[in-house]
Amino acid sequence: PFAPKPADKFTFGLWTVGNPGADPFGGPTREKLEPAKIVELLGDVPGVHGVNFHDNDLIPIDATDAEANQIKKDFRKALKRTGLKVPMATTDLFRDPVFKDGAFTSNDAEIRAYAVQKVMRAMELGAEFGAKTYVFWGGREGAESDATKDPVVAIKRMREAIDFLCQYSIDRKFGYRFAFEAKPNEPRGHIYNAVTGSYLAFIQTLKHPEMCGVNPEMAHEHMAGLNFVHQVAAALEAGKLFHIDLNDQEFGRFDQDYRFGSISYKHSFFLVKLLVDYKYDGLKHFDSHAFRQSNYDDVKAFARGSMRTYKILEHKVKQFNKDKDIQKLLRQINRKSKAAEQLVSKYSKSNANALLEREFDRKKLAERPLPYEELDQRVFDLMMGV
Ligand code: GCO
Ligand code: MN
Ligand code: MN
Ligand code: MN
Repeated sequence: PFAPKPADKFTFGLWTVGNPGADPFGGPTREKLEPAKIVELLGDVPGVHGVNFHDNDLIPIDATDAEANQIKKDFRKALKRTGLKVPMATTDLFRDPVFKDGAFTSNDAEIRAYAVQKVMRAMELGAEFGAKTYVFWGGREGAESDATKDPVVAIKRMREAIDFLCQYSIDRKFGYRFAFEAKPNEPRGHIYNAVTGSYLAFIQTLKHPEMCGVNPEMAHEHMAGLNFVHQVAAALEAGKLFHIDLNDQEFGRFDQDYRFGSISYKHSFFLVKLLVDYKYDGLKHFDSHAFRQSNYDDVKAFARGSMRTYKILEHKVKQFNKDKDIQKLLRQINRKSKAAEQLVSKYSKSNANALLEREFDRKKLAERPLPYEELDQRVFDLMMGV
């Protein structure tokens, strides 16, 4: 009953299911797979919509033209065999030592220009495979010490690069929508535009705000100790939720990239509820890794589990929205008053005067019951299937 379908738009990355399990303290625990092999692995997992990549997940940074062509050929064949799409592409602006001090915000003008060139080429590569969403994650755009870089200048450098690339996308008719992904730290000590809300503000200062939105990631906001659901709500309400990175994370820990729903049951439930209630129909990318202990069979279980969890939560959301007791409690909590609503819904001098005249019984208002304990327990019972 919880079988995913391609129409659910669940996606994975070459770098997520293909992650070989290395961490800062130890090397890989799984063999490195060629891109075509990763596509085949995902093809064995029913219901996947697509696979996303960074330029260098597909084509190594030092590949010759002949090598690049062979990789693309094999990759394209695997896509055809499995029916998987490439809906999103992005740029690796963090792995190579040249980006150790950032890409668009590097203190070296030549490195900044090289970064923009690398994105232009990567946009072309993504477009070759049909990608329409282009993600910007500024993993190295930051500082360990603010002695090293002026943070205001960094914002201006970032804007200059994005304005340039927006216009390039328009000129080349790629049809991309840009999605900015915030993260507070890791790999840098501090990353600029630390949370989704920062990007929502930044977008409004761009030359082409209409083609720019955000790609919020659950783990990133949880690393910062924030409520992810609220960050996504802000993006949704602004019409800027262009993509979403689903995974999980213990609050306050290092970047863990756990399977979606594996830690934060309740936050994950309310996240899915938000996406269902507001009819988000964009891509849902699982930006997570299987445990370091897993072999590639278990990586498939990880991919199946990510989608299954989402579908189960979707089912629970439907139950929540149909549950008579819950809905009754919600009606009770949301007290309506036509007269009061009319007074403040729109400013007019007469409304303002009427509002100033009106008498409110503050004590009585404060006494109206709010059975939030009862409601919250119902959510727990529902989630646990009791
Ligand atoms: C991370 C990030 C990345 C980005 C990816 C897409 O924590 O490393 O989430 O996985 O999502 O680089 O640009
Ligand atoms: Mn991440
Ligand atoms: Mn990560
Ligand atoms: Mn991510």
